[in-house]
Amino acid sequence: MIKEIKGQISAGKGKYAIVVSRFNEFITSKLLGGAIDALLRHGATEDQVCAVWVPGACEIAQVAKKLAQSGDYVAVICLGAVIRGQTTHYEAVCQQVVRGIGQINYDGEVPTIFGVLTCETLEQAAERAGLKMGNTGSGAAVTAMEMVNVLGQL
Ligand code: INI
Repeated sequence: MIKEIKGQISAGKGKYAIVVSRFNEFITSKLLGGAIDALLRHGATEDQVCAVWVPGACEIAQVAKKLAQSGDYVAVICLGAVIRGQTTHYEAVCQQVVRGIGQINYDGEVPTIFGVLTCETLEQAAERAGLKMGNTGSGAAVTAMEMVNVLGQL
């Protein structure tokens, strides 16, 4: 018989940290709203959610690492928006944030979820912050809950 493990999408009793960058706040505030809404709709109370603002996407990983290592949170949700049109160092910012968050997730015990938009245009970012492509913040929160649940079963 095949053993199959599936994670429930339920907040459980643990606390969730959200790191959100202020750069492109018009977009990132929508991602934060989506993440909080998803957590609350899946059973979290407000006391179970802590959001930490940082200046830009490059600063997310350092704070996420500290939160993940604190032992206070079952998951860390990273939210940001990197938009090519606004910078010539788009690739550098993307590389840094992808590598930084990925490293924390792979090296640590606490699921650290990548909810950072990397888009060519503001329109693409807006579409993923609550318009026709859904809300990446909400998706990241759902992923966090599922990962907490899966890891709890292993
Ligand atoms: N930070 C972002 O979050 N998004 C961007 O699109 C962006 N651009 O375009 O440059 C950006 N840059 C700032 C960067 O994340 C750091 O805050 C800054 O370099 C200071 O370390």
